[in-house]
Amino acid sequence: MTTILIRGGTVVDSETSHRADVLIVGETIAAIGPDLEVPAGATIIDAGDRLVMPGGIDPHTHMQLPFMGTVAVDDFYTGTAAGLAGGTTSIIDFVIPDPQQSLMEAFRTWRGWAEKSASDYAFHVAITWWDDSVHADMGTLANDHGVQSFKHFMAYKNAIMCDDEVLVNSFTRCVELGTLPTVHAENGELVYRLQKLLLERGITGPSAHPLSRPPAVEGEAANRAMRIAEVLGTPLYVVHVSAQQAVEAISRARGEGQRVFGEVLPGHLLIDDSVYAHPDFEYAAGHVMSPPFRPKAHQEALWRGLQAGHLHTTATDHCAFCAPQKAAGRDDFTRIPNGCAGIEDRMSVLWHYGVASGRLTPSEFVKITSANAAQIFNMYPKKGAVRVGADADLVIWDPSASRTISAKTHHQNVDFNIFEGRTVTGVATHTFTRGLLAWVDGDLRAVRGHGRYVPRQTHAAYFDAARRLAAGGGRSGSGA
Ligand code: URQ
Ligand code: ZN
Ligand code: ZN
Repeated sequence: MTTILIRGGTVVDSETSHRADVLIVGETIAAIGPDLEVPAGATIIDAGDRLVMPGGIDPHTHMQLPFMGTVAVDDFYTGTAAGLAGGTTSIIDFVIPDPQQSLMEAFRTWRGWAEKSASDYAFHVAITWWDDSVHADMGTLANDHGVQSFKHFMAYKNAIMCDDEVLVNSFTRCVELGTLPTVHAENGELVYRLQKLLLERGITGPSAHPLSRPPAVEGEAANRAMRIAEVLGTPLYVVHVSAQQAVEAISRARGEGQRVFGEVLPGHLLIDDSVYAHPDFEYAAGHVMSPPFRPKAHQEALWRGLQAGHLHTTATDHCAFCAPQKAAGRDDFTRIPNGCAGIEDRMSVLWHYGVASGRLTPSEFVKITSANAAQIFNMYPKKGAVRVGADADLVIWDPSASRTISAKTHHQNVDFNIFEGRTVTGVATHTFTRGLLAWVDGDLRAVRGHGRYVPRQTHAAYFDAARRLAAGGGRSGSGA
């Protein structure tokens, strides 16, 4: 069993930062404190004036997703390996059954794909259709397979889109199970109508993409999902919030005491919709994802949402497609596979534009890149904490080092990078995944198959207590 002593660093977690050594024994953090004794045979890593933080958790990825007639090019090994190069040590990916496909069959398929992962992984399971078997399988997944969250795409009509009936059925089931519903909040009917209108007018290039899904399309769906959640008495998690309207809806709901969580992507914090007007098709199409990058004014609302605690996690929605795949939509923007990469750059981008800019403290950085996702998705403190007994998922972070992001040098298996050319400060020098040192000063030593599935408990106990309280005429207002 390996023993590693990380010496002389400053430990930063979601609550504090303090100078301390960290002792790793095998896969677990064994001791934290100043001037720890060096066990015989231990490997010593001098952290110097760098930080020691919980490894990043990316709660939104799509490795090797079959989508829009093709397959995302990062698989569970290459995608998690690239994440380790950037300081991310766990992902939560998505099982997305085809409509009418058994949830259990899809879950087994994705579990098989994920066995090659280089770091740990969990799954949200998407509800893309409804009948009694879906109701039953949700229970099996929640109670026997550690699935604590279920995803609902309100977009992608004629594919994986949920209508209100499915949302209401599934959210009701989530309350019964004590599981967390999450939503991709765009009104898919409106998107479909606008796509048809644009194509009928001969507007077929990538510049049509944002026109087919304006901010109001997201604001409506986010608000609708929150109202359904409120009436049914379930918490709600809104993925990739990109529009001011959605941030405002979340902060209003939270202000009224509703338990709503929001996720934001670094891309939506920094990149605006001018990218779609670029004359080069590959450049514009390379930025096609949903929700689209917005007019610049939305970015300030997103940053404020993060700083105010109305947005809780950052993710990448890593769903990478190469230029030849994006070219499927050269004559029809609705056929451009939606998705961008990001897992390798999320942490550095957020440190540079968040902490180095003074918007966020280092502890807030840990919250939005790791601890909050661990708590919301019930992996804390096994993940998301520098704590004795926690998994040794750690990153040694050099806050003063910088690097220039490029598809030419990144480890992601894709020929495009939405952060191309940006020089960012804040770099992972060492990344440990359950005690395995997988990234050292630019040397990627990821091990295929090292990653393990992370089962997550439901919140049934909390919900039962809430239900008892409600039944006993306790708290007023919406309750389970
Ligand atoms: O919608 C998603 O989250 C998946 C299909 C990735 N693609 C995207 O454009 N966001
Ligand atoms: Zn989505
Ligand atoms: Zn996604």
